[in-house]
Amino acid sequence: IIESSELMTVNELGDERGLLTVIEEMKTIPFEIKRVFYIYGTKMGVRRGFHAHYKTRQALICVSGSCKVYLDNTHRKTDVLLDSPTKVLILEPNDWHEMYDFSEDAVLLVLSSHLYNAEDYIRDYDKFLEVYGS
Ligand code: T46
Repeated sequence: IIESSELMTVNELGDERGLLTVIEEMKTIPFEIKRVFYIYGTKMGVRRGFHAHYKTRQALICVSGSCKVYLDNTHRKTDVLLDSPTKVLILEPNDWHEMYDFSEDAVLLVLSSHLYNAEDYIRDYDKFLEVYGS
């Protein structure tokens, strides 16, 4: 089964003090959050990621600055711009992803459905096609 990544826009709660955005597991995003990490201080021109997963689902939010995400689920290749803290990109395990074009101030927040496990990564593109291609 090929699941599709999804780009959602979440609500911005604002008042005279500023802005606040909420993300809740099983509500805003379709999985329970086991792990949180963030990518920042990315050097200019750097491209990272280059993998898919076996089980892990993730939500990517660029909470500061901007970056782009290249996605390939063997059926569709797309580029997504994350340039607002209200944009949430849901990545399914079968989404090969590469993050690039990070602005200097970019902080990419990642919410993950699983704890870190190096075995859950598919880092070889041919292996990715073997597992998810049809
Ligand atoms: C993903 C994209 C969006 C850990 O020890 N624990 C962790 O939870 C993570 C995420 C990483 N690491 C170690 C593994 C590497 O030695 O941190 C180092 C950098 O990780 P990696 O090269 O996998 O980083 P990215 O930016 O290529 O990918 C990361 C996530 O690993 C990955 O799951 O989907 O961000």
